[in-house]
Amino acid sequence: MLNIVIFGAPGSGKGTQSDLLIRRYGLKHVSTGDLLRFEIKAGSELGKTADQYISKGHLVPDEIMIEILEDLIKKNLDKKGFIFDGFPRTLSQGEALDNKLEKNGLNITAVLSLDVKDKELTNRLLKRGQLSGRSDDNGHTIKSRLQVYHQQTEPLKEYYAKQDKLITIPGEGSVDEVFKLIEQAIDHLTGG
Ligand code: B4P
Repeated sequence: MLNIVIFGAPGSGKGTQSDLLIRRYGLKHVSTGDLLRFEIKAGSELGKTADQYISKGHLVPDEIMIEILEDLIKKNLDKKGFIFDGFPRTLSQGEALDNKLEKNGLNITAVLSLDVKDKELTNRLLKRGQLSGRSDDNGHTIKSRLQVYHQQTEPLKEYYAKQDKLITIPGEGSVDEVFKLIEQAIDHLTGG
């Protein structure tokens, strides 16, 4: 199985590149952000809880996210592989992901880290906010999301570098240019 983590700050292009990756490699897309937004729209208990964190630019608690992940892995073991988009976002989520995969005889193949500067991230998210109406794409919340990223999520880079799985992808080119770099990295890994 080809199991890829697509990693990066909010607005770095994780969701955008995941959509292209699924089409190219036929992997199961696990987007915790999409899943939470679906629950918010549906007005479920999980959605109500998640909205309290997301609208402030905070992370949803690890216990909730890890339970969701476990369920998603179990239901999709017949797939060609996973693309984890937006998960893990903390060290404890990273450890949980390794454990859950290991239990099923799997592991992460590589972590593709999209490298984009804060200024560009802010511009992209403000632009998306004008169209999407997402409660977290406004100036104040974006600032908080970037802080949370640097404090809680970025340390995962070292976690994966130590496992020799971190591949840094320059993420400031066009969507197609970034995807080409990702394709090259994956084809190099798979010998394709
Ligand atoms: P996510 O849905 O993961 O959202 P995101 O970080 O904003 O990135 P996204 O993938 O949507 O955007 P992309 O970079 O593709 O999370 C939302 C919230 O849910 C989190 O803040 C958190 O509260 C919660 N959450 C989710 N997972 C969690 C977890 N595991 N634990 C705890 N909480 C969790 O694109 C951004 C914009 O840039 C788009 O408009 C796109 O068109 C544009 N863009 C992309 N690539 C570009 C390029 N190359 N050039 C120009 N523009 C580009």
